[in-house]
Amino acid sequence: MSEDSENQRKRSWAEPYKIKMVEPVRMTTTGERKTRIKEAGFNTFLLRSRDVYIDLLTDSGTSAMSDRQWAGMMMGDEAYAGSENFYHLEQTIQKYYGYKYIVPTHQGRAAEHIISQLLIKQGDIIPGNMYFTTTKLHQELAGGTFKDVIIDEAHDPGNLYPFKGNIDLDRLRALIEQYGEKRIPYISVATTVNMAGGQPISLKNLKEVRNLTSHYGIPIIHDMTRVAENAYMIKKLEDGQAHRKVSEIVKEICDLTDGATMSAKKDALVNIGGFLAVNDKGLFDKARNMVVIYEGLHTYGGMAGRDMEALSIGISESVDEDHIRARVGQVEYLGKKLIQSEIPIVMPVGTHGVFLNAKKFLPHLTQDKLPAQALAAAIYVDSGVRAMERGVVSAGRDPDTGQQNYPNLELVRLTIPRRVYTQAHMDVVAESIEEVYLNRNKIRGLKFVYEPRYLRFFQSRFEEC
Ligand code: PM9
Repeated sequence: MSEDSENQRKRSWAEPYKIKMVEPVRMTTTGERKTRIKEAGFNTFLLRSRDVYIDLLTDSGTSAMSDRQWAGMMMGDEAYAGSENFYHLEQTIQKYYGYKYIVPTHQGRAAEHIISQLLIKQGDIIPGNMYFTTTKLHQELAGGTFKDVIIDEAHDPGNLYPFKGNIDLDRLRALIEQYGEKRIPYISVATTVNMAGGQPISLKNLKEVRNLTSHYGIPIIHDMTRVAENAYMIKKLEDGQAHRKVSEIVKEICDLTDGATMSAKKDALVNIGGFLAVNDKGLFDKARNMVVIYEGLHTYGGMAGRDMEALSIGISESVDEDHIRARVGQVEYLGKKLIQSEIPIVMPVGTHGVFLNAKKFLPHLTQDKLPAQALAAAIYVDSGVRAMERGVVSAGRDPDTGQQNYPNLELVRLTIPRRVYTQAHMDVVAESIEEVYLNRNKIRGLKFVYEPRYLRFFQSRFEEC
């Protein structure tokens, strides 16, 4: 071990940036928060951000951009066609991710829409490593059915397996044999797996999935929303990967897949943006044609030139070793604090947030009483910390039967925006969760009073029961 790394082991680490601009946050009273959460129908998505103290709703579009990204914003070429920033973005994606052809979109779900409409036929089956809300909905709207082929460990919040994003190869093979490869347009592989608690897939497993799918001629479409975080976990935990750069691992992950959808609002450090990337020229031509119907011209999709420039710079910053270590390190810091206080969380701690196990936190509430939704509301009332539900409300209904889906994981996500909060904020969050845990028996269940048809977690309203 070198002298430097020996020192690193003994010393505290700090965020690898200085703060150049600040945005004041507002503390409210408990009385105010009780009123606000009632007005919001006990749905943290319906709160106004001015009433939130520490906002851990999502890591999506909430990152702080760097001074370099802001400087890039000034270089926006807002030409309708052929913007310089598009060509820079195209080169950056080719360099860091290796995909050949790029279609910019305004965010991830727009890319999901295009790929689903182009590849999925009525009655198709799309296997994947756990569902994601928008991804699955677009697959269903295109006539497909999502099938979960993630390993069983992913559904068990207490299981310590380090790569809970892995695909169960036997299950995948059985599915292909059952339906036949003609009915499987692609396998959907996410890095990391959001709904499992931000869990990574290993390089070894991805290579095995690649071998299996190549045998059947089935493409892999990669949800690369948090690929740098996944690559960092591979570097940290997978045998023989510690010496590699995160950027090399990112590139290798992408090389093992045929195309990708990206919500650039997460890993890539921008407030808006996304893209579809593919290696097949025929598919690219169709996607490029389709983007002009729903998003905008193929050299901007749904983004301004300045947004594309900020994204190019954000991609290069996302694989910086100091950045990614501190980003995942901050999530780990909060996770460790909660573990020390014996708060039930999803283990191991994920990369983009700490996920509370609401079933264990609130054992007096059965799942039909929406414990995760109720817990997120209670945390807000305690401290103004905004979290979000990732359980039965997010899981929605079976599109064929209309029956409520009851996922094994009933979670509240404390999602950490990138480069926004300090470790002191994390301390405040941990104290609030500890307080809510002490008073957990007082938390009441919730019932729906309004339920929209699509992605209901965003807009549903509830009352106490
Ligand atoms: N994720 C999140 O908070 C945004 C709101 S919840 C729908 O975690 C993955 C893995 C995501 C994701 C968004 C999208 C969609 C695709 N895949 O939000 O449309 O985590 O940019 O991306 C959210 P967009």
